[in-house]
Amino acid sequence: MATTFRNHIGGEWLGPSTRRYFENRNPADTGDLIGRFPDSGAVDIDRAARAATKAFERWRLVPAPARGDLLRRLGDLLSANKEALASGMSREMGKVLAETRGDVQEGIDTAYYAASEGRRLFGRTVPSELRAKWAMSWRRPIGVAGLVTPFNFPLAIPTWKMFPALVCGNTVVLKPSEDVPHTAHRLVELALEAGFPPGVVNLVHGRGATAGRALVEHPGATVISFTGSVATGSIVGEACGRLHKRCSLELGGKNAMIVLDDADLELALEGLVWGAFGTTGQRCTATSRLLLHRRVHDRFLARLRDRVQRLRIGDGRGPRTEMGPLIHEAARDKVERYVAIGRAEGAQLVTGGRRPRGRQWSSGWFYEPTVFSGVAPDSRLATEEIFGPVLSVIPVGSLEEAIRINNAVPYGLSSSIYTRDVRSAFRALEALDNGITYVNAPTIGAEAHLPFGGVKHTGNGRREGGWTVYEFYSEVKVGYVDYSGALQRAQIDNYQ
Ligand code: UN1
Repeated sequence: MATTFRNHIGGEWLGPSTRRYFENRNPADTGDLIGRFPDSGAVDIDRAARAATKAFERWRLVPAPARGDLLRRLGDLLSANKEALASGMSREMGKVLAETRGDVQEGIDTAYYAASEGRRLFGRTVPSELRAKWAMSWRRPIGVAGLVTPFNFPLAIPTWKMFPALVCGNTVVLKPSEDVPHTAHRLVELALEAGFPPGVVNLVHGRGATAGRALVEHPGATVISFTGSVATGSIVGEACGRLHKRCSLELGGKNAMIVLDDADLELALEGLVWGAFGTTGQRCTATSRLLLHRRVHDRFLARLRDRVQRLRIGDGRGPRTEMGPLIHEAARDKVERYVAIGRAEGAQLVTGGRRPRGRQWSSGWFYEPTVFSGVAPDSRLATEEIFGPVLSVIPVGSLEEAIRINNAVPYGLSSSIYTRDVRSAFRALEALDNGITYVNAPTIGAEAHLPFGGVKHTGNGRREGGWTVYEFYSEVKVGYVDYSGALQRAQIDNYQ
């Protein structure tokens, strides 16, 4: 009998008002049922938003360093439970253990960063233009943060949003992806163990179109952070605009790696395989285009094919597995659709392009790592986000051509260049239209203490992580104190 899980609202574990549940299954073995989770509706979201609003009255008064102390404790608990969390996450989401350990570590890093931020949250004191008058600014919390998170980083992404929101003094309603509810459940259990008061951290499971939508539209959730597809991001952004909510959108990518003819090709190959096929290509930072210099094209492609054909596919918990399954059937269907589109567009299939054959793969959503060459830069294969293990190789004749092709897609999350020439490296850093550019490293691997996000359709100009996210989760308040004892009129009395 699988466990039935509940929502966490106002300090209580509650079943959904709908009385409906959905099943959570292991994508590497769909016979493995992890649990049943609430298929919640607007009533549950309303309860959670009200509980969070009530808890906000007190939580906002807790000194920020004390809020930070709870986050440090939560970081310690994540650390103590790292191995169990990682293995549960591999079972639930499919990616390999090395990656799920990294996912937990990103949460730990974020917890410790947020804990120390509780002792900064800097405001500014600046000179007033008038005598005997002080002018200063400081940060205030906003209210209830509604967080809607995706499946690919089941722990890291919820923590990126939740921890900065909490240390700034907001309370939280988390609606995690329905594909990874168990990791979110564990995160909230550990937050309670760390000592967060009732109502400060609320968890409502459910689907995007019902629970997610209700949270985004709830008037009590005054700040919304969403990571997911561009299509859903437009709906979220539109609703937030209409309702005057502060909103952060982290959306898709079509990230390119440029390999120039002077690159260390061994290094580039290792980086490419990790960037394109890590997380089975299900990262918004995944390398999905290779802009390969013609002078090294054929040599590099041959090595790439050999390396990719040796990638070991399997259950993410297997000690030798290098690539797990896709998250669900619809994700694999989408990959298959794009492989068909690629063939129809005339791209050449180098390797992959089918499901692996064999009994060990028959009960999961596996797909072979796939490489297409001779891909037209403006084809659908090369410009639309697939979110799976499909790499498009595009030949280029120069760095300038690579920059043009990189910049010609509607996305702008990350990019990468492999070169030994410092001039090419800096030219790329300057000219590539992305939020993040890596030199001699793949398009993935962002660190928790730097701003994360992209340009164009990848987002709405906000950044997660680093120091910038604390600005998103707080309002700037300005105070003037005049101790001159006289009416002093700014802009007037001092400029007569
Ligand atoms: C994502 O791709 O959805 O940079 C997030 C990375 C990770 C975060 C990625 N630290 O790949």
